[in-house]
Amino acid sequence: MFEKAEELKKLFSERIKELNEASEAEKLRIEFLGKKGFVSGLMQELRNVPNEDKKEAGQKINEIKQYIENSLAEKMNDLKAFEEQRQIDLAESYDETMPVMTDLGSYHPITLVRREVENIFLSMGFTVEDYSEITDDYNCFEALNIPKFHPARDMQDTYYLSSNQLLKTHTSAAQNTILRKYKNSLENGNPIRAIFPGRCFRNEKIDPSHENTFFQMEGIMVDKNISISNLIYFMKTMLSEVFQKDVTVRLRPGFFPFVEPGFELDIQCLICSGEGCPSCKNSGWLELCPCGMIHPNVLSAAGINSDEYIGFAFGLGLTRLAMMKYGVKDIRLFNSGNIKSLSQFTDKSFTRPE
Ligand code: FA5
Repeated sequence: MFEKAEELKKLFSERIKELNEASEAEKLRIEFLGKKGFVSGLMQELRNVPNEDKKEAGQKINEIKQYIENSLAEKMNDLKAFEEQRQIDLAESYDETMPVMTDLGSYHPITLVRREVENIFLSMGFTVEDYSEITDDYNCFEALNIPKFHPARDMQDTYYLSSNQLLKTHTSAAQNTILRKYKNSLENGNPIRAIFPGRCFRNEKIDPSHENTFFQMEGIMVDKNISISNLIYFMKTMLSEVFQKDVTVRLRPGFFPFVEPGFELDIQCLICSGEGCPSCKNSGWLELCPCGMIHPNVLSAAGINSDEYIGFAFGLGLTRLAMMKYGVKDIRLFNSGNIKSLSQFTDKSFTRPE
């Protein structure tokens, strides 16, 4: 028993020397002092020690127990002091004058196309607005002339969260907030011109042109004499600047409760030049940017006099625009995190116009 106790002490002394992480100390403590640990094993052996030696054997075990506890406490203090010193050294060695390694990484293609469209609209006097990804039923539907139980709610399969909140299904969810933000400027004779890009979420089956998480960019303009020709002018300018070449688009009637009249603006598929391919579901066309004249009820919901003011709105499919611009055949690539594909987009030089 006495020999075993000495061996145990020796074993512990070796093991504690190897210890260099605080998290390992607890494991070592359990191994030696835990219910099923070495010291417990030694205690059980007390039974076999002759009565006259029991007292001394008990003292020996207590002495070892004490030795282990003290050594562990001491080691923990050393490790703590070492870590504190390491943090101080690290802070002192941090050199804020070191040049940043700007060559690492590249922008995501959606960021590239988003900034490009933002710059086009900024140069035409629009502001860029930010809006939360989490919203509520009022902003996503009711303020857009889609009352509860309206069949148009089925057009978008919504992810509902607890406490009456939801993930926005379209950037139109920000229309009410932005209209309210700028409505006073209308009275001072300044039109509302705003774009608001954002991520949208829909519980949809995904395929080469449909994602359940994708980007849109909403645009609105409100003033006294806005017409459909203004809308068409802005759409044409944006597309010709993004593509820097003629692209074929078509405008057809489209139904959205928040615009009247409403249109679907489709782009001829640039992957197959309109021949038909999986990216456009063999139709030769891709729905890109529905739009229309803002419904009077939407203006009224934002406190804007719809007899006096009129406006247009569009909801550009930004992820689809990136597909067409960069010839990406499958929309799922954008969220795939595939570094090999994404790192091909090397442009790093986006700036805002003054
Ligand atoms: C809307 O979301 C309307 N809020 C757009 C709008 C705004 C209409 C303002 C009128 C006035 P829609 O569900 O069609 O409409 O989506 C608009 C665009 O987003 C589509 O044309 C498409 O380019 C893109 N889009 C829609 N669903 C997906 C999806 N699952 N994956 C990728 N892009 C999508």
